[in-house]
Amino acid sequence: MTDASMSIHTAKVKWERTGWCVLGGVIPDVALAAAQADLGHFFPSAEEFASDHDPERNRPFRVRGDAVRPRFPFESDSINLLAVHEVLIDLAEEILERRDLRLYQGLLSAKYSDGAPDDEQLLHADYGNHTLVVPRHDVGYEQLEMFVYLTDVTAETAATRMVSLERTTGIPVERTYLDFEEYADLYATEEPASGSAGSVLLYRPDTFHRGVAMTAPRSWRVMLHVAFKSPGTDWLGYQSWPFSAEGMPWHRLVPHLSVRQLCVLGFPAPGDDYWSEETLAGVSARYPRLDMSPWRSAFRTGSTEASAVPAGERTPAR
Ligand SMILES: O=C(O)CCC(=O)C(=O)O
Ligand SMILES: [Fe+2]
Repeated sequence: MTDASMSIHTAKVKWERTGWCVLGGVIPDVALAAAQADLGHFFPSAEEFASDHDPERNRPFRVRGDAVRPRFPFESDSINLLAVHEVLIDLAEEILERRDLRLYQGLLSAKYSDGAPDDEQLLHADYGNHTLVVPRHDVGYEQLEMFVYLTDVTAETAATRMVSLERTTGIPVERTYLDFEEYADLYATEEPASGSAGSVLLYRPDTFHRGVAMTAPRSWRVMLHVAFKSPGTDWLGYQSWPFSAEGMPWHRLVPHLSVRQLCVLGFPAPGDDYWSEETLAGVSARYPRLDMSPWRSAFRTGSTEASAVPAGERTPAR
């Protein structure tokens, strides 16, 4: 299991050296319980799946393990709030050494045993679909992927298998999938990213890893996938939030978010040049329950929020 006492500093050192680590006890109990309570809106429970209580509902999970992957903003306030939880932003800021990060991915996945498909993935690096170019390891250019564990994750309940970056430095950059036979030696060194519910797996998009089949019967594994990056990096991404901004989940969520959380989702920070009398009035009309006072007062006084980034620093740090 995870070392729940591992400090963020130790996690960062391991993340930099090996490309991944699991940090235990990250999610506060109340936030975890609230998110878990809503999982039934999205997925059959382990027991419902195993007993085939509702074959129609189970069918997609029997055909393809990744067939159902709900995306942020979810039809669950608790899971939306978890995706932008301050503890995840704190962690991402520590690891990426920036205070102006963007959340660029939010999705839920569930995996089952008892007749679910054989989910043995090839070892792969995620940057194939997280960047248009190739990763660069300097502050301002890095990406941080997280799996937030909503169930206990063990080697038997399909903990993602990870290979240390130290072992993969010689792999050509254009090769993001590794053949089972050609790279059998690397497959032999993979380690399960085990951790109890509320733990978070942190990994870099060039860390080789793979999903595996569940071996424990009548079990499930549910994770929230989130990823962070610096602003001004248009080549990095996965999802776009404005695409979902007409829906009720977004409108319900916005008034509950802090300035910091809204900025992580791409809202212009207080003091940003975007804000004018007209845009302040328009955004207030669009989100009548959002307290716009931080944006209004920054506009009146010409100041920027503590969390906001001065205009001159919006490009990646060099
Ligand atoms: O399901 C897993 O354990 C791994 C999934 C994965 O590799 C991914 O989402 O990039
Ligand atoms: Fe992956």
